[in-house]
Amino acid sequence: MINALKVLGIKLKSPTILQGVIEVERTFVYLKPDAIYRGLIGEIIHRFENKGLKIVALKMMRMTREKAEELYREHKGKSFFENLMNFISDEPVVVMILEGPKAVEMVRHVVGATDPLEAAPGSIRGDYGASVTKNLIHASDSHESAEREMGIFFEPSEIVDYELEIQRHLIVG
Ligand code: RTP
Ligand code: MG
Repeated sequence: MINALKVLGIKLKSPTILQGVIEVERTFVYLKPDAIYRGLIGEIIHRFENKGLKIVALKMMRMTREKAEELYREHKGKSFFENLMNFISDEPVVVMILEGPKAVEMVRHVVGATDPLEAAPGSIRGDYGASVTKNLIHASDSHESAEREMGIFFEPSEIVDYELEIQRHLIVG
């Protein structure tokens, strides 16, 4: 099992003890400068909370060019790379780690397609995104990316483990 995965035992109200477990994973998300400048931080975070995802790390910071290049290293050399670097470097962002069942896939679904014109209504980019560059948010696209990206922005000591009451209701079946 990869590091991003964790197994939690869920206790129901006494005397019932649920014998099963849910498997959860962690993913990295950051809100881009357009989300900050447009006052959409609360709106976006609210959507993740409504979906049952647990916030286990959260902070506001100014994105350095160095961290931006590290985050998007797979895109270095592409036509949009410099434009993307200029958009986010030295700008305010909110970085976070979300946890839940199938969190990587679930968060990408809530975020929507890269181009807001193609993103489904009801997704964050579908509802608020303005352009491919100003698409409000980034979310890890795989477990491997999530692991790597969390490490760029967070120390292990910044991740807070706690029990989210509603997660017992997220068990499938
Ligand atoms: P992200 O990494 O930010 O979550 O977005 P994504 O996976 O949906 O898209 P990706 O292909 O990884 O692209 C990273 C970001 O680069 C900008 N981009 N601009 N053709 C373009 O002008 C273009 N293509 C990509 C977007 O801001 C995209 O989110
Ligand atoms: Mg990407």
